[in-house]
Amino acid sequence: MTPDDLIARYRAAGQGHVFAFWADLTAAQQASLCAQAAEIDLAEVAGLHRKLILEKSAVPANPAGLQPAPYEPLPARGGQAAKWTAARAAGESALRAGRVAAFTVAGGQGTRLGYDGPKGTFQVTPVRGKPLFQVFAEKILAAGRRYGRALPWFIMTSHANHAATEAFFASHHFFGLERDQVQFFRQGRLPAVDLDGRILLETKDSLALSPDGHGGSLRALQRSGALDRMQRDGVDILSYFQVDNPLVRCIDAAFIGHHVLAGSEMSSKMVPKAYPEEKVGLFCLQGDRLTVAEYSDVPMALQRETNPDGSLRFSAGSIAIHLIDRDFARRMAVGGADFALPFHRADKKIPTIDAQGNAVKPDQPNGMKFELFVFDALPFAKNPIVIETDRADDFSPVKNATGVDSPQTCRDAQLRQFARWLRAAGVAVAVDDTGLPRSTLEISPLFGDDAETVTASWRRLSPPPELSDNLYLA
Ligand code: UD2
Repeated sequence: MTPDDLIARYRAAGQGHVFAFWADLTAAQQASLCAQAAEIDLAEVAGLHRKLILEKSAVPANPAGLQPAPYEPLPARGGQAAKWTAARAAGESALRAGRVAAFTVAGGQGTRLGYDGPKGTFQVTPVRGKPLFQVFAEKILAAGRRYGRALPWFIMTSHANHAATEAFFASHHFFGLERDQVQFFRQGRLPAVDLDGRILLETKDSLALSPDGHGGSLRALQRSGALDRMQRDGVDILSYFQVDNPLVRCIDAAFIGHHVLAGSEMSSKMVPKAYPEEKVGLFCLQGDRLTVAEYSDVPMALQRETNPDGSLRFSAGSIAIHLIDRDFARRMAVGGADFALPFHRADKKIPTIDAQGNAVKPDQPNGMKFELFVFDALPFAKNPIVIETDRADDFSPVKNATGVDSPQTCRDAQLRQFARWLRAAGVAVAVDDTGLPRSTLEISPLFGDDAETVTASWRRLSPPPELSDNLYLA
């Protein structure tokens, strides 16, 4: 499209001010503004304005109509052991058939952690200080060896961290994975708008753009050709996880098997909420549809309701681990009226420029940003299921610099897990009454990534190593 066509299109949509400083710009600045402007779906922006500003329609629709969602409990908590055994066998056979790809959403900015760099490069393990990306890479490599099929790994980045993420993998030789096993792609961006729905400029030659949320991953999978590649290679299950959680069992045979046996298009893991105020999404039923309601959208009184036995009525916390069917991802990506993720609106102070082109740093929210959430796809999925998982074996994210969900709590959760696995192998690791080992240790996923595989590897060691401080098993 020529610049003239683009400008005409913006004018017709009532967004002509985007080009207000066109005559002041150099040719390079004009080209860069055009490239950004061409990225935007103006009809979508107009729709957002209509829905979220004029009609004020919000998600979720009606918190009062929410019911707790059913889930498959772990065998240790009342689930059927035979069902879990069958699920694991089905999952292993899907993995041996090469049907599974790993998928990490890594487009977030890590602002709360105060870390400057792609979050996946943050060092988390207790002895070696491995970055998050390396922990996932080794788990994926281990699964590939176990099931005899290398797993593709898709990583969604943002415009801000794409180049740094790729360079990081290249400089670490892809942590032992084949180069073409890993595919990076950028998520999309959406423009911030003012309260009248006008697109905000950040400078004379750039729009105020921000990432479109982890829900943008479904469109990005389609746009990048990742879904086509999966189809070509016979891969139909995406194992979705967040970049901030090194404990995640990112390739989990039992989870995969439950998904396959249920004919589910999108499956999820839950943990019982630790306390009513815990900041995780809640699996709920709205009518007969499975949804995740964000904690901030559910009245606290509802979150505190208990069952007769004292347990929380709404206990199923979402830890953002899903399995997504390839064709379902495509259906959601292509969208259309019947398969559209809702946009979430956040009012923000957005640095912009005034009519003269001078920088403005607002001290009150002057506009809004929009985001898509991946779990909003759940109500559109056929046969979606939720299974329980053990928090200690699947979830300890690094989100804040200190306090809850910090590098310290995550390090301790890893240490407890390593100690548990070694103790299950019969090794006398001394621990305190919270299960924290008295000395620092680390187990590479290539040595083992659960009690069973750690036990098998430990038994092969002869003689077994001393339990010295900083023991590293690889
Ligand atoms: C998310 C969930 C919360 C709970 C928690 C578990 C939402 C709104 N809430 O909270 O319910 O499950 O995770 O840890 O999701 N990301 C992108 N692109 C974006 C935005 C985020 O790739 O535009 C990635 C980000 O890199 C990270 C993940 O999505 O891997 C989660 O993002 P977050 O830190 O914003 O989510 P959080 O902690 O608010």
